[in-house]
Amino acid sequence: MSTVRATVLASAATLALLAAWTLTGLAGRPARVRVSGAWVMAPTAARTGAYFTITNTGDQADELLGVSTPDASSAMLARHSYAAGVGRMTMLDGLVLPAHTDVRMTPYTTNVMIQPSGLLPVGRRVRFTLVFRYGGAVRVTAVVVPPGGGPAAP
Ligand SMILES: [Cu+2]
Repeated sequence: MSTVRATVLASAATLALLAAWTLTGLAGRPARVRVSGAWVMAPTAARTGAYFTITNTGDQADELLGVSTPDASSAMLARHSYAAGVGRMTMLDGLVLPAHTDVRMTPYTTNVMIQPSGLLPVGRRVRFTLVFRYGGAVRVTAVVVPPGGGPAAP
């Protein structure tokens, strides 16, 4: 008798734990993005690149939908590719961020092309807002580095 009662109590406790587990979202953590390593290449032309490392620690994919900055007249997601010494730039509508993945932008892969509205000397800080489909808006400050001063090609 006491054994049966203990089992019933244990089941109730298990159900309560399961409910709490589901309610707190541990059953599958939603996309959660973190932005780090933000830098801007000091401009040598009308447009230059901004680079971010985006970490999705969630259990589902997210997507970077757009980037804005008060320090540039435009900011567009782009993919740069090189073949036989010829560079090509393609504009992107979004950048998918798989679950549990770091996406590191570089001059040789995906980046954000900006058209600065004023001078961007080395050391200047540039404010950005990155908007994610699930992660919402994330603000980050990037620092301007000398041309060629960013991370090396992969
Ligand atoms: Cu470009």
